[in-house]
Amino acid sequence: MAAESKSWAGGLRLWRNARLATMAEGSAGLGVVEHGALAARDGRIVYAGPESELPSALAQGAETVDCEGRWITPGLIDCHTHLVHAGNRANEFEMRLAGATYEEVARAGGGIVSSVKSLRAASESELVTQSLPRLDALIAEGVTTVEVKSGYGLDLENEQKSLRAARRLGEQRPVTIRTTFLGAHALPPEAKGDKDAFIDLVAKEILPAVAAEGLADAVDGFCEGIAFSPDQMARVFDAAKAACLPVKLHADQLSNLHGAELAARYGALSADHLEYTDEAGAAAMAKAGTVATILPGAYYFIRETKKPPIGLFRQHGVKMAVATDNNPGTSPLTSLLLTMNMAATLFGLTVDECLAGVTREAARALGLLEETGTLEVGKSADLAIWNIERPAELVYRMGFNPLHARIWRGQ
Ligand code: DI6
Ligand code: FE
Repeated sequence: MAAESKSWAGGLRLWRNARLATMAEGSAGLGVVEHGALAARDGRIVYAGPESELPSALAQGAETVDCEGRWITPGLIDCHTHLVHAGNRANEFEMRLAGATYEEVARAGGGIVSSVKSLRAASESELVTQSLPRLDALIAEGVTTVEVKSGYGLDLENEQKSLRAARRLGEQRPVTIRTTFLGAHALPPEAKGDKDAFIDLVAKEILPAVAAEGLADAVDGFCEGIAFSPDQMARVFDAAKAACLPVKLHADQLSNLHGAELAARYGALSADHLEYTDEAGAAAMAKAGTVATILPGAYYFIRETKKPPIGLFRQHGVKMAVATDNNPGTSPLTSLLLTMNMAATLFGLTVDECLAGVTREAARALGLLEETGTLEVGKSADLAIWNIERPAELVYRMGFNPLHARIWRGQ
């Protein structure tokens, strides 16, 4: 009896005297509950609502935390990163600041290919070791789920190594890792300029092998003049479909190749970047339920001037996620809080849109909305508890971290 009640109590945790931003779909704004409480049993939310309506069965015997009026939001979700990479490209940044063009940087051995070289030279363990500080920076700001792409390996062995390293990150830290296969990211040197042959290799050999090993939760690609065409990407997406993997796309970042429409045509979870997307693209995404993932870090870092069409997304009812795009070339950013500030300042997202973008909509962009992203009964108890007076502070500050505590799966 004692043992039984102990295990029951051990599995039941209660956070009381809190203000909740539940982010629940359909609730007004942030789904705020003043004087709220949240209970979790065995890592799942069993109550989130007014403390006055908390069932007494949940109040008794629970391990209780008095939040002293602090705010609780869903744990934050970074739904687009290239977090697993080796080395960095600060040297290219310096060259560009000194006036070098991208072409000169590339001729000096820079660009994505230089990250490919570094990654291929690193062991799986070295990749984990180099990536952990970046993951820890995200976690320190209340992040509980992170998407991690491959795409700096560009052959079977090194794509597998990247994805295995990503999975290992999730074993070494209390965080959910979702992996994405980004084989069609850039052309490796050994492809000698033959994009079609490389796409064949990705679609017919690398992707099926990665999928068979269960290394990827989704498939992504870079659809751009400097990368791959919509037709080439469609071949990769067909292979993804055959492997029963959902797709997403780096679309319309530097030009409008109608990547947003391609993504929508394949029922993509998300289309990402989207600076050059037009109204037809926004309409197609709305119809397909494809999330627009906004990446202000890359926009800022490459000093892009064309902004994504936020007004069109709103008008057509496209859901918007916000993510860091952490990568060594165009967004060496490991703060989702700063990313929200950029989304607001650079693109004019509202506080509500920013917060939804790193919680509910980021979960949707990963196909995880049933599991996390809002404070609702049945979901994983992934929480961030903040020392703030109002949620706008999470978007307003730059370079300040008000996290009080972070809970992943109830712990
Ligand atoms: N778009 C980007 O901004 C990054 N990849 C992509 O598809 C760039 C990655 C890099 O330069 O290393
Ligand atoms: Fe990216």
